[in-house]
Amino acid sequence: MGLRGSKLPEANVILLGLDNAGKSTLLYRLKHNASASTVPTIGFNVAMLEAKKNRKNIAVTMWDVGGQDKMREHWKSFHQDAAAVVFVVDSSDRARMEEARRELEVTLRSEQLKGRSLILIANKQDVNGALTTTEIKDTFHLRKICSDRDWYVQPCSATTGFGVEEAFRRVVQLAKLPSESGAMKENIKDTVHYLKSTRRR
Ligand SMILES: Nc1nc2c(ncn2[C@@H]2O[C@H](COP(=O)(O)OP(=O)(O)OP(=O)(O)O)[C@@H](O)[C@H]2O)c(=O)[nH]1
Ligand SMILES: [Mg+2]
Repeated sequence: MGLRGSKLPEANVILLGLDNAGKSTLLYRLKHNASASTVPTIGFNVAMLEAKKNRKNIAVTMWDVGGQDKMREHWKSFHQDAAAVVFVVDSSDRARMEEARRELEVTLRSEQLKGRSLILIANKQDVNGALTTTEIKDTFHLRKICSDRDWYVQPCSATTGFGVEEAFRRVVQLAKLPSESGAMKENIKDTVHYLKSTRRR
């Protein structure tokens, strides 16, 4: 995964959430700063964006995976190498909050996502009666289920653009670049071990 051919440090970010949450609308807004008319995603969409992290340019690859029931079994194929998880919630759909909470909980149990930050997008804030970020935090028991990772809840409307730039800034801020992640440290340890053993020969 990643921005092939780019020399910039890369971060893969996955956009997950129930069908109709607004993931593809958000991705289109991020890429084109415009509203889109979407169809349910079968498979995934991908967009590459540039950002600055610690005063360096980085390439952020955003993977928007379909959220329909039959698509969710494929979410785990995207866990590997994820620098952060963005979970999009339709804050106006109270009837499906429990379903969304369950899917988030299952996702966060993934070994491959251990320690990865969660940015929960409380989307559709333009709809009357949408749950507030505080209500979302409580409904999802975020303090409890995110005790071992950084997390942030961002109010947002992918259709109007409200909160979208800030959401992206948070994602970049909280994303773990490969050089910062445990996996990379393990690789380095393996390499050192290998080099030491070849010197002994
Ligand atoms: N009012 C409002 N509608 C939104 C917002 N974001 C998305 N929508 C609408 O919600 C519907 C679903 O949006 P999508 O972006 O296709 O949802 P998705 O999460 O990609 O859905 P799947 O691809 O099935 O997983 C569309 O009709 C969007 O126009 C928002 O912030 N406010
Ligand atoms: Mg979609």
